[in-house]
Parts: sequence; C-alpha cells; structure tokens
Amino acid sequence: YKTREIERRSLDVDGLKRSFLEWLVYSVGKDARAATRRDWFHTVALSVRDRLVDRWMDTTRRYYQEDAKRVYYLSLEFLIGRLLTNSLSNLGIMEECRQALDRLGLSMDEVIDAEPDAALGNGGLGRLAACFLDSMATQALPGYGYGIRYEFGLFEQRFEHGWQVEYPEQWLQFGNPWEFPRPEVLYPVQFYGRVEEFRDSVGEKAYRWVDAERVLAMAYDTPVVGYSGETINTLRLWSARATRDFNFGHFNDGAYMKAVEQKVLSENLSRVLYPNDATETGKELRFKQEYFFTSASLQDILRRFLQHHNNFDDLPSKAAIQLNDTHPAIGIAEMMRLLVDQHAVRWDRAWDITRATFAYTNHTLLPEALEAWPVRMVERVLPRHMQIIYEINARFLNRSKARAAGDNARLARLSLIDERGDRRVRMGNLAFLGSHKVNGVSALHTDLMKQTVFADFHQEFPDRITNKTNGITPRRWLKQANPALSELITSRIGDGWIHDLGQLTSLVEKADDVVFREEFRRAKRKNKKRLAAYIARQTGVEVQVDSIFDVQVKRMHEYKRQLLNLLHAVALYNEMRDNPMVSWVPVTKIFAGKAAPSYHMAKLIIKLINDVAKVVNHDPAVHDNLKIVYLPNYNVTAAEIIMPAADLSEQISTAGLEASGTGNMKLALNGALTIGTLDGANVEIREHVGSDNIFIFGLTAEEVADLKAGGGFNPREVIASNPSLKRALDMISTGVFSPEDPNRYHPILQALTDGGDHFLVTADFADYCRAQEAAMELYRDPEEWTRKAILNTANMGWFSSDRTVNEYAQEIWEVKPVRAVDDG
Ligand code: 26Y
Repeated sequence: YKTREIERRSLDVDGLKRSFLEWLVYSVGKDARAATRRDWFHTVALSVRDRLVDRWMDTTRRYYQEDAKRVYYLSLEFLIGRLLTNSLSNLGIMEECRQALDRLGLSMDEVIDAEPDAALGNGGLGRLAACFLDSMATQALPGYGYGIRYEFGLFEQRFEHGWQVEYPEQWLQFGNPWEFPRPEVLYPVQFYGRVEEFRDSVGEKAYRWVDAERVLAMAYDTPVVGYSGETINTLRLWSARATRDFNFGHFNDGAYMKAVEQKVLSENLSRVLYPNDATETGKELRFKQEYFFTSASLQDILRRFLQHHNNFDDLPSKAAIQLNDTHPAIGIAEMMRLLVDQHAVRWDRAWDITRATFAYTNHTLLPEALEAWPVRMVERVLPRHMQIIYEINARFLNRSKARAAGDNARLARLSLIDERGDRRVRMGNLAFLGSHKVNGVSALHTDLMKQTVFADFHQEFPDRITNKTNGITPRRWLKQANPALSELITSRIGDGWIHDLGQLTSLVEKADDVVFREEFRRAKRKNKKRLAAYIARQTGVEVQVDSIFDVQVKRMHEYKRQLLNLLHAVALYNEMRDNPMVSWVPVTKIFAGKAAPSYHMAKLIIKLINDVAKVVNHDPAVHDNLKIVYLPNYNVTAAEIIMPAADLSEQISTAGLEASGTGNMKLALNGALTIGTLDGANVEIREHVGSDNIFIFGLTAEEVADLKAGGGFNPREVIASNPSLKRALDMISTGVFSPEDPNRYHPILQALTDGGDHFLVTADFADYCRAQEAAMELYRDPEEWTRKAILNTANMGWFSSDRTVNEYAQEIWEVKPVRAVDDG
C-alpha cells in the first residue's frame, strides 16, 4: 500500500514510468505489447490525474475552510481542447513524462495525439470560458465552471467534393480519463406542469409548481490545473439522467416500452451541443438545456452556501454568478423562484440578493443572435418562471423613468416582453435587469452596447455597463502551442512571462537586435514547417515555407468576411497571371472554420473557397506563388498548430460587428502581423502594438453606421468602378471556378449586388487590397518584417486572460485569491 501511494505522487521519471506500467496493466487491462496508442494515452492521463488529486482536494478544502467568496462561471459552452499537455505543462513535468515514455520505447507526441478534443463549444465564447478557467486557477481565484457534459461536442467537419459535411463528434466513445462522475451529486430539474396558488402560514399568497416532469442532473467534475499546479479548481458539467420512476415502476406491456422511450427522451437534454453561434433558432430543446444546467448549478451553489449559512443575506458576499451571454439568463428567474418559493424569502429581499449576485457578459450586437423566447413556449415549459418574469417586469416598468415621463415607446423597449408579433421574452433585458454589472468584451463593443442594444437601459442604470476586454491564456497559446518561441523568450527574459505576460515588454528592445531577430525568424520557420506538414497531410497541398502564411481561422460568417479575403485571392491570382515576369512575393492563403449546418450562405462560401483553391493550386501559370488551402475541422488542437505559424492575421470583419475576437490576440501574441478593420479588440491591439506594426484598412464602425443611415451605398457602382473587383466577380459568376455548375454562386453575387452588400465587402475591397500590397511589400524585407513581428509579441502582454480575469475579480466579482498556506 505504501509503495502504491508513492507511485501515485512521484514526479520523477522513474516514478512516472512505474505508474504507467501499473495503470496500463491494472486499469486499462492491457499488456505493454498489446497496448494501442489510445491505451497509452489513457494510461498516461490516468497517471497524471493521480498527481492532481491531492492538490485538488487541498484547494477545495482551502476554499471551504476559509468560507471564501466563490465565482461561478455559468456557460453553455467550454471549448477546452486537449488536456494532457496542459496538465503536464502546468505541473511542470513535460520533460519527465517524455523521458519516462522514451524509456518504454514510446513517442510522447503520438500519445498526445491520441487524445480527442473536448469540443464543448462553438467558438470564441466557449474558448473564452476555457481561458478564464485557466486564469482563475493560475491566480488562485476560487472559480468554478458550470456547464453541460454534452455527449456529442461540436460536429466534425469534413469536405466532400468541397462541400462541408457534418459528422457526430464522439469524444466520449472511449471514455474520458479526466472526469470524475459524481453519482451522488444529483438534482431534480422540472419542466411543464402548472402553478397552484395557495396561502402560506402567515396567510400570504404563495405559489407551488405542480404536475411537472422531472429530470435529474448528475455532476461530472474535471480538475482545472492552474500554472504551477498550486491551485486546482473544478469544472462541473451536468449530464441528464432519467428519474428512478423509469427504472422501478411496474408496467403493463404497452407502458414499459413507452417508459423506456421517455427515459431516452429525457436524457436527450445533454446529448448534443447546438452548432449555431449566431442565429437563434428558437428550439425548445435548446431552451430546456439552458434551464437544465442553470437550475442544477444554482441548486448546487445554494447547497454549498447553506453549509455555512442559515439565511441568504450573505449570498452576494459569498457567491458571484457570471452569465456567459444570455444562455443561462433564465437563472435570474430561477434564483427568484428558489429564494421566494422554496426558501420563503420575501420578494424585495430576494430581488436585491439576486441582483447583487449576478453579472452578465454580452458577446454580440447582432440582432439575430439575441435570444428572445416565445412567451407561449416559456409559459408551457416553465410556467412558474413566466409568472416571475411578468412580476419582475411589472415592478420594473412601474418604477422606471420612462413611465414617469410618459414615454411609451421607450417603455416598450425596456420591457422584458417584446409585444411585437408573437410575444417574446427578451433574455438580454432580463439578464441586464437582474445583474449588478453588465459587460462588453472590448472597448468598442462596450461603447456600441451603450449606444445601441442597451441604450435605454444604460440611461436607466448609467453605472451598470462596464468594459472587460477579452484575453487569452498564455499557457496554452504561447508556452504549450509554441515551444520554439517560448524557449527563445525565456532564454532572454526568464520565465516570469508565463504568469505575468506584461513582462514581454522587455522584448521591445530586442526588436533591434539582429541576433534575436534571426532566432525569432528561425522559431517562426520551424512552426511554419510543422504547419506545412499538417497542411500536406490534411489536404494534399504542398505549400512553400517561405511564402507569407496568410491566415484566417474562425467560424464561417458573412460578417467575418472570409469572402473579402477570397476576392483578394482571386484578384491576386489574376495579377500574377497577367504579370508573369514580376517577382511575386509567394502567398499561402490559409482558411479554416466551421459553418453552422443550417447556414447555407456560409457553406456556399466554403465551397467557393475550395473551388477557387482547386483552380489556383493547379495553375502552372502562377508558378506556385499562390496557394489556397481550407483546412478541415478547425478546432482547438488545429489552432495550436496554426497560430504559431502565421505571418499575417486576417481580422477583417465589417466594423461594428465583431464584439472582440480572441483569435486576433492568439495570432499577434505568436508574432503574426494583423491586417484588420478597426473592429472589436483590433482597436486595442493597434493601441498596444503601435499603428506602424499593424495593417489597418476599411470603414470605421462610425462610417459604417453613417453609410447605412444615409442609404447612399450602391454596390453596383463600386463594382463598376473597380476593374479588378469586377473581373473577380465576373469569373465567379460565369463559372470559371465551377464549370460543372456555372450558376452555383449566384446567391453570393446576388447578396453582393441586389442584396445591398450588407457586410460592405465591395465597399472595403479597394482599401483591403491596398493594405495587402503593403503587407507583401514589407515581407520582401525580412529584417523589417521580423522587427514588427517582435514588437507585436512584445506588446501583446496586456491581452492575457490573467489581466481580464483580474479586472472581473476586482470590479465585478469582488473575490480575492485564496493561496495555499506556505508549509515552510
Ligand atoms: C443563441 C445562440 C444561437 C448562440 C450561441 C453561441 C449565440 C452566440 C453564440 C456564440 C457567440 C460567440 O462566440 N461570440 C464571440 O464571443 C467572443 C468572446 O467574447 C468574441 O471574441 C467574439 O467577437 C464573439 O463573436
């Protein structure tokens, strides 16, 4: 027993090797000769997991003993990615593990590669939640993530004849070594039924939710390892379980199969992540998922609170609940229900407590992404919550300034209910009203929130909206993803930057150091070789390592304007063919990103990129100076290979539409120069890296707003006056890239012309091409390019999610680090 205990803790090569052999045999149940790469991955993951448990329990105990204020980050998405490298790196045992595997004749890279991605998110919002977990743990903040343990993560994207096809992502198929099932942590969650009014013990009106259907939420915990491994926090994900009624009851023949069917149906709640990230489809199952995980999380939070307290007055000083967008906003009504109906707290008191506890982050201004659930559905699925929402609304509207001024239009905009057409509950308004702080995710986005979606609320509550510019974790996005650059940086300035990214500014002076520049270039080249090999493996296309790696990787959306990038590619292709004697700077355009399965325009643009790529990549006339690749199945793991290898970062959304962006930060931190509009966090990136070290083009958010307000934009005129744009569009519309189906792209051309070019692709085309030329020109001068790239890396420290999370901790959550007591 003693030896076993040592084996589970030792961090040296021998100890690791012994634990691997033990786990392989006794838990995976394999002989070393028969073990597959996956068996080895499970073996190593389980051995590493052993080394987390003590510190994990220590952390939990520490928070409990100090009755520390906790942060609860409620998010329908956590885009975690792989955890093996992350755990090893944060524990500081990467090399030991590599050597232990080496002694067993195994390649660490192959073991790492056997881990599936935890892709429990769509894109930016979900990845932000994952970066925040890392930063909270690293800074010893008592932070818990709460979400859903989806059986199927974001779909796997494949291309068939250049079209996106979706396949289920079965990440749990072979088990998940990182999670701990907690079958005893189980909460009932109810749906449907009706509300009964009754008189409580003191004769006051009270309400009871009856005849409801029940589902159970079961917890699965995953340790979240902070840098250095001192603090290990918890990500708690809920899985739907049928109630025991399904397993025990007596049935006659008909009822038995019906009951089993019901069981399957209720467990569908945690089956699959919805793959839309902008267009709200109003699906009942999605709404039920939101309530399911929110209710279970709040019940768990209150249970933990009540271990130390016997009334709710101190809840706001012990718990901060952050809503990641409106997806968990029903939690406002649920908290009121729990306090008022279950715990007999008076309404006004309950409302003060709720508002002091909740805060809300908005991630989008796009009207089609704002959640608004039909009243008819809410009252059917959650009848008591609908009543509570009406009550909140009535009390608010009665007291609002708009009422006092008799401004009915304004009152209608402030209402939690959109009365136009079918009546809907505006979840953004509910989240705003029920929170003490509401934040945007970049300076520009926060300003626009004040001027647009929340203008009326901002006037009503001028201190509520605050900015928290997004950030990214330097552990995953620099240290782990880019060992070449990380080692170079550490060799010059030490390794303090890993937890204090601002220290990168010491590299500013190195931008003028030719030796450092040479080494910086070498690191980039190494990363580009790695990406080139990946591209060849994934697409069969051979790309030149010395070309500009021009990268646009993100969800496919019209507002992100991958089409603008592609039109530039077609224009460049034409120029190269027209001028074969010019010594062109070789360019590799790299795209990756998924489209929502029902977003036809986005899928058509993917097909267009693949069609253009096929023509360009096979045309000998461009002498390999232009290649276009669309990498399939973009996910966190692919991003870890792409980000370090980019030269040019495409951040080209229509100004005013990208709330922040975080890929922009990953790329700039890894030494890519940005070509972008003044949108989202690009504005702040320019301020930090300096306007000489970034390629800005296009209309500003203000100019976009004016242009739309003035109605004076005619895309046909713009196209007619720009020969290279006209030619590119003509080629697409005449079937040059789709001879087998010349009309294939008419919907795209339609959108750019008669459709009014909503995203101003044609309006920004000329200036975009100018900025692209400037980038190509600069690339001819490797010293100057590298100097600017270094200045990007050196000045991106502010975009660490450690900084972001600290701002939340101080200005919204009012939580403090709870550090381990020093044993010495
Ligand atoms: C309502 C449902 C359809 C929905 C589901 C997911 C709506 C939105 C989303 C996800 C939104 C999202 O990922 N937004 C992105 O959040 C990032 C983190 O703040 C920002 O950097 C990025 O600009 C924004 O598009």
